[in-house]
Amino acid sequence: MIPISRRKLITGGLVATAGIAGVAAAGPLVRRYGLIPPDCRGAYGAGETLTYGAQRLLTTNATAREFPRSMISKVPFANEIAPPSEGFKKLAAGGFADWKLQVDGMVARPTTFSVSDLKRMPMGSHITEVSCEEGWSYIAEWIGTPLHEVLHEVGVLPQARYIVYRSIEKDWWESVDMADAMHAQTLLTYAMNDGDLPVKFGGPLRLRVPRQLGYKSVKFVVSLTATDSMKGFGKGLGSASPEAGYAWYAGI
Ligand SMILES: Nc1nc2c(c(=O)[nH]1)N[C@H]1C(S)=C(S)[C@@H](COP(=O)(O)O)O[C@H]1N2
Ligand SMILES: [Mo]
Repeated sequence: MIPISRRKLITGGLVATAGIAGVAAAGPLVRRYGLIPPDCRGAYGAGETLTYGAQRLLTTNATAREFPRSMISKVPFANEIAPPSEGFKKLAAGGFADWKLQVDGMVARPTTFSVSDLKRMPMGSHITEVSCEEGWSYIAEWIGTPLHEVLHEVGVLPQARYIVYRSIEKDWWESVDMADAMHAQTLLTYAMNDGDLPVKFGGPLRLRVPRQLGYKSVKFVVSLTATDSMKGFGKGLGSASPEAGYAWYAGI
C-alpha cells in the first residue's frame, strides 16, 4: 500500500518526466525496463506508455485494497446475466462438469483443467472491489486458484511476457503482463461470498484481476495462452479493449 494518493504521485511524476526529459527521451528508459504496453501507438501511445510505466515502477508488488467482511455489498451489481450461447447452456445444464480451461502457448506442459481440477489446487481469496469504468462498484469475497499456481503447474517459460485469457463469448478477451499474472491477488475465481460463482458474476470461472478496472476481470474463461508478444492476437494491441477505444492497462 502506498499511503499518499497514488494518482497524485503518478501525475506529479509524469509531469516531471514530460517537463524535464520530454516524452521522446523517456522512450529508451521504458524500453529498457519493459514498460511499453501493447496498445502503445502514436501520440496517444506515448501517454499510455507513461501511465503504464509509472504504475509498473510504483506498483509491481502493491496489492489491491482489501476490505473487512462487514463491507461486502449486500446487493452486488452484476453487469451481465448469462452468455446466451447454446454451448454455454449445455455446459450449465451439466453443472459445468465439462467446463474446460485450456492452457497453452509458451508453457512446458500445455494442460486442460476442469473446475474440479482447479478446486484441488491451493486456494486464494480476497475481499475486493469490482469497479466499472462506467462508475459503479461493489465489494465481494472472491475465492479461486491463484493464476500463478496454474502457470507454475504448466511450467510457464521465462520468455513469456503476457498471459492472454478468453471468455467463451469470443468478443471478450484480455491479457495481463507477468507482474499481474503472477500477483497473489490474481485469481481464477470459482466461488464468491458463500457459494459457487454465480453465472451472472462470471461462473463457473472468472479471472479476477483486482488491481485493474472491472473490464479486465473477464467472465466465463475458457483459455489462457502465454506469449512473448501480442502480435497475432487480434489487432496486436493486447486485448479487445484497446480495439474498442479503452486502455489495455486499466490499473486502479
Ligand atoms: N465475458 C464477459 N466478461 C466481462 C464482461 C462481459 O460483458 N462479458 N463485462 C466486463 C465489465 S465492462 C465489467 S465492469 C465487469 C462487470 O462485472 P460484474 O458483472 O461482476 O459487475 O465484468 C467484465 N467482464
Ligand atoms: Mo465495465
